[in-house]
Amino acid sequence: MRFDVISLFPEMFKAAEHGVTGKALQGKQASLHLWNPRDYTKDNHRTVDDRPYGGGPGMVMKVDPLKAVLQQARQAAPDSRVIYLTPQGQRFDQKAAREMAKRSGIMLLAGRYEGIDERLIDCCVDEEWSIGDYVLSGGELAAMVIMDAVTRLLPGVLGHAESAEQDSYMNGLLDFPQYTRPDDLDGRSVPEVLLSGDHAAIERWRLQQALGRTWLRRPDLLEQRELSAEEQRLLEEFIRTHQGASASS
Ligand code: 6GU
Repeated sequence: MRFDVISLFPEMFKAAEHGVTGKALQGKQASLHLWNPRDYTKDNHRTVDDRPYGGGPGMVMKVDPLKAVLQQARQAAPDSRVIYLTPQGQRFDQKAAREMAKRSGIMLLAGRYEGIDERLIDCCVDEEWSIGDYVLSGGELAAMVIMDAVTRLLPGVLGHAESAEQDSYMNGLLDFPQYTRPDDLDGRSVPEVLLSGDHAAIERWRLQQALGRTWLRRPDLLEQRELSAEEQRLLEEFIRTHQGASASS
């Protein structure tokens, strides 16, 4: 997977050298190519921003350096669609990550200031994506979020043990709780079933916990997901136990 990133702050992407993305970049499952619009300015001050027509606070990214950098980047990655990171974009989620992971590459355009000239979006941007309903100071962190979510889905990036199929959201549910040693933590024990060695019972318990937590914390996710008869039974049992527990406390 080829990532091309257009950003005024390419140094921020050193963060991608760590962890799973770092391993993929070293292991050649992914490559990262950074493009700085400032390198495509022609004036002595290397100006990358300009005042908005109509007035108001803030600045807008200048068109010419962006057009020039995009032209070069597109020549280097002709098959990659240009993705502009903006709170006005479509909401990025696990389904979008899975779709992007099938592509040969993506070009991520990170805006700064109040954004980029709308005509540049019209002519040169293929897709607009947002990572959530809050405002970031620039698209760089959003670009890295997308790179991380996509990279971990690429074949050979995660080992079998950490396989992405087991992740929260891959099955439309939140994760079940995890425990490790010691089995007694200041008087708090580990759920007994996890120490039982009964793998079928452990699987059932984990599925029930995942269903129950999703019901408690993200009922919107449950509404989007069909439940099997077994899942329905496990969730009903969870709800009964939960209601019993909260009534007695
Ligand atoms: Cl993609 N960009 C910015 N600046 N803020 C955001 C965002 C993107 N997604 C959520 N907030």
